[in-house]
Amino acid sequence: MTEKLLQLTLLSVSTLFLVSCQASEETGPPKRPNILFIMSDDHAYQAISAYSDELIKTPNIDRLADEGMLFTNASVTNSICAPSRATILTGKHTHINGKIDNMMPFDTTQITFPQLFQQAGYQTAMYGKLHFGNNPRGVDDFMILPGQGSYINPKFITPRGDTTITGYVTDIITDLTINWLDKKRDQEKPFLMMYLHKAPHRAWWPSPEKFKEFSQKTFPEPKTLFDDYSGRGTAAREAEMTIADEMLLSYDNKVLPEAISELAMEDDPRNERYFEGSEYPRINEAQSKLYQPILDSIADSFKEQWPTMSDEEKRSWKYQRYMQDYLGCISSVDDNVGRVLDYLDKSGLAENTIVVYTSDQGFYLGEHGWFDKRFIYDESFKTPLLIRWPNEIKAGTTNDEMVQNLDFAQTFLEAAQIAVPNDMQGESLVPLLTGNTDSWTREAVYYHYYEYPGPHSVKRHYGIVTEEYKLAHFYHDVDEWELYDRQQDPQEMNSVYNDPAYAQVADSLHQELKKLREKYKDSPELDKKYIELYNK
Ligand code: SGN
Ligand code: CA
Repeated sequence: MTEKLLQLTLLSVSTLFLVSCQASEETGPPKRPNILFIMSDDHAYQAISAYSDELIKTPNIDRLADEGMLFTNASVTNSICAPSRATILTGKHTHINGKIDNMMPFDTTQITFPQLFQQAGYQTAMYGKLHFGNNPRGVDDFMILPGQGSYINPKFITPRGDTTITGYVTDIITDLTINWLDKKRDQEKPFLMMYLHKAPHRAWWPSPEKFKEFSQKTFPEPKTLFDDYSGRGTAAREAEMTIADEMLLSYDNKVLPEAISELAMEDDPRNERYFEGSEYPRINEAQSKLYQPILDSIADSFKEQWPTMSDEEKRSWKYQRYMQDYLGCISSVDDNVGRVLDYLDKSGLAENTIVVYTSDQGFYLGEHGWFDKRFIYDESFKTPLLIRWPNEIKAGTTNDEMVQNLDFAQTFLEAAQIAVPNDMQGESLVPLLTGNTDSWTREAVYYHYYEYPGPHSVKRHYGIVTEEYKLAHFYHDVDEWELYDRQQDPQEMNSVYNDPAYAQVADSLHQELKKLREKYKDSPELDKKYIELYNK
């Protein structure tokens, strides 16, 4: 059967399904569930108290774990923004959907799961950050940020043209979402809502209130903040994402450039972005009254402490400023998730709505001395995943299976009783959610990162991750393998690839990796093709 014909067949199957479901909706249950998909951008699981409360309390996001399921081993297939979104929307690995990095265009003739929801009679909408290069397909209404978007007084792209809204982005995206749920949707139909935060993406601008509150706090340092990368390969050593050297004092840490010049320090030329294209010039007069006193006090503390600090103390100082802003952003996300959950409760929608909270990938919060993502190492490979589905998921459950963003499309389609196109590459999580775990047999997941040469200089690599081990191949301008024993060395400080004690493990992982690459239709030829395309 040709692919087109197959798609048509699947669509007619889903239409039949729709007709029967609608009929049953009229005569009573079972009703198709609503889906509220909440995704933030760069939200590390380390900054959700359901996972660990060392850094921050997130009582609202935690509600989803208390009333639903917390996944402790959820991961992405390619730890970078637009590719993660493409995988979520298509249910396919990067090398199949073609969106290998943030720059490569997405082939819009591909089916994305919201289109299938729309065809099956769902009301669909998307508000917030898509960062995908294209407008969304299959949504009845959308308001998305252009590209990375802005934290302060953000501009939105809408089907009715562009518009700028005064205020703080996380609050605004939430207002838009609640407004659609409350006033704009057709109450007779089930809905799919994609509620997508920009926060806590770099350069981590909190709202004025959170800026004030969090700039007073001190956070514990991760054990690996001073990693010297001696236990690992070239890729870790050459990546440009260290707090020490790559995090910029004024652009990232919000030290006013005047304070830097007062110390007669050479300002990093990259800091020019602080003014051009950054949040600072977006702040209006009323907002400036709130931001300026905090910016001044950061500048004062910088001028007082910086000149006498050792390199280690400087790194610690930057880490604290980073966490104050990053976690200030998270705190707003949590408050706003709370507003939406409260709305679901008040409106009576909560009972028949699946609520998902996730991020487009994880993030380094100082682990290995880093910020940013991209690597197969845990902090960026793993992503938060919490799902609440009343009457289906047993409240307060934890699930340790290796699930991925690749699985979301199939999960949502199955939950909504919509036929799943058979070229999707994930697996529905519905059996895990409903406790029918016998059919779940996955023991390893596949990962492939491409954006090199590029921002932060993380080399291309692919790999296999099992519960016990992680084997990765870094290629392109290197040819290096790394192997981590996830149980003995959870912080991934020492690759044991060349340790004779692990020779057998490495051997069997090589074979499993080869099988996984075959299963998902990845290959050395495709690696080469994507390097050539990238160079064009
Ligand atoms: C920007 C950031 C990078 C970040 C990429 C990708 N630099 O380029 O730090 O890795 O986005 O992020 S910034 O100076 O513009 O903030 S992603 O989430 O879109 O993939
Ligand atoms: Ca991201």
